Formats: sequence, C-alpha cells, structure tokens
Amino acid sequence: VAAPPPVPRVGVAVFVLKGKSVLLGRRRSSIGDCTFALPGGHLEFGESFEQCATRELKEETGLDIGETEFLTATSTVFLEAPKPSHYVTIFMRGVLVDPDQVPQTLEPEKCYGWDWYDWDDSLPKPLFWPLEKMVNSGFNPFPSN
Ligand code: 8DG
Ligand code: MG
Ligand code: MG
Repeated sequence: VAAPPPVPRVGVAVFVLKGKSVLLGRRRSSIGDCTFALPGGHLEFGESFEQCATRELKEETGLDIGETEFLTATSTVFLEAPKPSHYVTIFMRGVLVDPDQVPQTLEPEKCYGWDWYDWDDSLPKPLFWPLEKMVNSGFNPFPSN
C-alpha cells in the first residue's frame, strides 16, 4: 500500500527569558542541523500549548518556568529535510521560577548544549531558519511595557 500523504504537524517552541537573554541550543537534527534554536517539540494529543512548552523545556533542559504566554505562530515548510515536513509552530514565552537554575543538556542526541544569549547584540549564528525569519521581521519576545 502507498504511504499516507504527509500532513502538517504542530510544534511548540519557548522563549525562556532571563534579563535581556534568551535560551538557545545548537540542534542535532535532520531539520536545521547545527543551527541555534529554542527549546521545544511536538504537541501531544490532548495537551495545551502551556503544558507542551513546560514539558518540552523540562525534558530538554531540566528548567522550570512559571506561567507561560502565547506570543505568535508560524507556518514553515522544510523542503530541504530528508523527509519534507511542514510545521505550524506555536511560540510561547516563560520566565524561570529560579533565575539561578542552570540548563542541562538532557537530550544530547538532539542538542549540542544550551546557553543564554543577549537578544539585542549577541544572538548566535546561524539561527534556525524559522527563528531567523522572525528576528529579521523585527519580532521581539520581551514584554513591551
Ligand atoms: P519531541 O520528540 O520531543 O516531541 O520533538 P523534538 O525532537 O523536541 O522536536 P523539535 O524538532 O525540537 O521541534 C518540533 C518542530 O517545531 C521542529 O522540527 C520545527 C518546529 N520549530 C520551529 N521553530 C522551532 C524552534 O525554534 N525550536 C524548536 N525546538 N522547534 C521549532 O518552527
Ligand atoms: Mg523534545
Ligand atoms: Mg526539541
């Protein structure tokens, strides 16, 4: 029988804010290998965006965030991947419960390591393509007040 046609999937990524910095890690993946991306992953059946953001962050870094807020959503087709894929990605933001908590690389097969990067003048390169597009369009994950 023929393989089922590909369908879009839902990703949830989270901006963990600490002072003027955000948490980024270099991906080990067939999609965006070696580029710097936010922690995040696939929305599971029955999960809210908030639950997914909190769970993926915990699984990937061990970090705990308080209440999360929805920021924006993107739709991205990754044609360069071995299996072309399409993600609708939900971007959340959260703040550390304990600002001194240190990120751990809990999924070393998926990420080379996490670190804090100043949003205004020291974002690492190359950024994961969807994030690069957001930054270039002037997107800012910090509260505006
Ligand atoms: P899981 O098995 O833990 O659920 O998934 P994962 O291995 O952690 O998935 P992921 O690739 O980290 O995230 C799922 C998709 O979300 C990713 O393939 C494409 C989309 N996505 C974006 N931007 C970002 C981003 O900045 N970070 C992450 N992690 N995913 C993103 O469009
Ligand atoms: Mg994950
Ligand atoms: Mg992930």
